[in-house]
Amino acid sequence: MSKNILITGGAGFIGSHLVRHFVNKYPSYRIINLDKLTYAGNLESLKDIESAANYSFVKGDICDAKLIQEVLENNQVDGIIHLAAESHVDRSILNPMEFVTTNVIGTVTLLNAARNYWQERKDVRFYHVSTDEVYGSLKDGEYFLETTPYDPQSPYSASKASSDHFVRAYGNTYDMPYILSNCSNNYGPFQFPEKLLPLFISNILNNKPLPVYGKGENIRDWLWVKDHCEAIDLIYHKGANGETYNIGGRNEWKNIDLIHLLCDEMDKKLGREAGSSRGLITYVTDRPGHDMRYAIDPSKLERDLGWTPSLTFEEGLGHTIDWYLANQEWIDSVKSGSYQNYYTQQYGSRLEA
Ligand code: NAD
Ligand code: TDX
Repeated sequence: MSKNILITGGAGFIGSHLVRHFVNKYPSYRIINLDKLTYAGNLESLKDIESAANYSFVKGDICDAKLIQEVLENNQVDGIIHLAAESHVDRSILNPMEFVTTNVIGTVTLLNAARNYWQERKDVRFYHVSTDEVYGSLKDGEYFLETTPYDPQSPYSASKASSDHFVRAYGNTYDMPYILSNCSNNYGPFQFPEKLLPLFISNILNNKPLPVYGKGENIRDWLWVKDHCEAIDLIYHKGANGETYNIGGRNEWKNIDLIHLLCDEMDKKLGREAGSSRGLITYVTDRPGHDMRYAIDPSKLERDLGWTPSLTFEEGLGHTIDWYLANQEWIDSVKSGSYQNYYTQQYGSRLEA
């Protein structure tokens, strides 16, 4: 199995946890992290492992074919775990082309480079880390299976669906060894504070409104980010070529119920009067095309590879809140770039709706 692994998007939320996981668990591997360091990529998230002997960082764009080719050759890469992407649904509504460029063209550029470098080799692996959003929205009682037809509804999920299709197309057409996983909503430390949980934690701390889209009745299936990384590790090492695995912790929450739980936990941890954070909840105009419900059936991953989540949602949420409370300078640091302007400029009107 591969020992020189290129992880793309390793300075992002999930990528930073995955890089740390591989660097610490596999000292004999060489882990190369390639990341463009967009607003969502932060080397601050990797401080603890930046000098590890088996780790190196390359600042670069997955759309840069020449650079990717050099990185593959110089490091004799024999495995790629591809996470680099534009990942925020609201941004994809405002600027779909950025998502096509990185998520579709970037993925195909990476596939091309891997094909050129690996040629006919079969002792290699291209792993695409994808999302359950490619399957669209569920009715009550339904679950996403690996066989669920694709039905993406947002520019983000359409771009991820397209990249999934290209990975399978390269595998089928050129016989390149590949594998995919589609995971539900992740939560935990180092998530950029535009996603629901870190945004709301940060707003509660600063007594700012909590913008709940629509009626707050949409349902998401939440997974502790380190459990996602354990699953990726298992799938990378033990999954069968050409297979897809759905990853999720059987943990559905209606947005408003989750927000109430978060508010109550934050009140306790901050020593505030019970109910005070709930007072910040502000219903705002719904996200256009907002998918109603996601829910993963992870039976294949559980049955074939023996994966199970390591902690309950209440435990994970507690760890997450504690981490953001102890690392407020991380939030300030990642928000200090182009993000702040972009956010206020683009989202101001929705927040005021
Ligand atoms: P993120 O936005 O936190 O990180 C993305 C990373 O990719 C950043 O470090 C960014 O700098 C980098 N990047 C962006 N464009 C690039 C480019 N052109 N070239 C090189 N690097 C680039 O995203 P995340 O939440 O960590 O998600 C990682 C992957 O997992 C994505 O592919 C996403 O679709 C998928 N995923 C995310 C979730 C979730 O809940 N966050 C769930 C399922 C799947
Ligand atoms: O301010 C908000 N108010 C609100 O009500 C935000 C940011 C979100 N929401 C709602 C929208 C969703 O129903 O909360 C839910 C979660 O929203 P996000 O954190 O934006 O996540 P989501 O759109 O579900 O997508 C996430 O999970 C799947 C990731 O961003 C994707 O990258 C991943 O593929």
